[in-house]
Amino acid sequence: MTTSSGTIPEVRLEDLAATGIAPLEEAGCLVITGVTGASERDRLREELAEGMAGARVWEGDDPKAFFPGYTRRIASMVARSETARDWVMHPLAKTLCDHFLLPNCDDRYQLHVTAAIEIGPGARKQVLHREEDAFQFFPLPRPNLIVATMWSVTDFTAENGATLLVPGSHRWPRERRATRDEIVSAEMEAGSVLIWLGGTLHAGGANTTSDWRYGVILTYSVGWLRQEENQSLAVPREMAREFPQELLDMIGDTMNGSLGFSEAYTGDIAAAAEYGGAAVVEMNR
Ligand SMILES: O=C(O)CCC(=O)C(=O)O
Ligand SMILES: [Fe+2]
Repeated sequence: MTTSSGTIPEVRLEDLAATGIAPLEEAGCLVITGVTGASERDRLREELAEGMAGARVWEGDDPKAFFPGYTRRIASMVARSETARDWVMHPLAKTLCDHFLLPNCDDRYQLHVTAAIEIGPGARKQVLHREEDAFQFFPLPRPNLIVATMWSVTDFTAENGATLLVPGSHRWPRERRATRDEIVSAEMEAGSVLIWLGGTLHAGGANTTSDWRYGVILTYSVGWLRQEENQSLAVPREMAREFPQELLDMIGDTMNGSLGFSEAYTGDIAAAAEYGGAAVVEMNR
């Protein structure tokens, strides 16, 4: 959707390489269409069905709450769903994170938040926010710390609660507030993925229909930040042991420089010395 002052650019997945990342850099958001197929979305729904059925629906509404009423959320996507694990590791993640995050963390980026979110009939819109707001001590505009993705499982429409974005707001100073016509609905067909930068103002939309809007949010951050969702607790150890190394790296199991050491690696502190200590010695020599 376009308003008089903003547009969310859109590209088909197969055209992304040719179009390049510039439209996303410029707008701070981008819709990529045709990323997932109906059968994998059905599989994801099935894998998450039990969790979703058991999730608390925020009945009623506290206007000050971050999660609006009449919405349903579950986290721990990596532990709950094989399909979500594939989405976490989709080649898109590497393209986006290599470009936006790697320059700010010369070693590693990581998974930051995972959740399935359903916005139900009667839900109000969420407060506009930035995914990087947890890191208040950086003045705005901040360096790129986070990249966010929203995988649409149903169609997203302006009426059913499509994510609201403020294109260009990733470059705004703290004081600037979005006017009504600067806020744009990220309308997209099921199977699309909405990307936005950690500095871009956005919110879940209001749902005035009688259907539920279903999406999966997966965000990534530079490897030296505290992850917003604690993946070490979200993923049971016995499950993590079966994961391929790339997924372990992505959930933050692996050391990043000297960060994240544990005797669990080697039975003593040797891992820290091997991976991180040497770099610190080198840097200060
Ligand atoms: O549900 C949405 O469209 C956005 C959700 C969101 O931004 C969040 O929970 O941080
Ligand atoms: Fe958000």
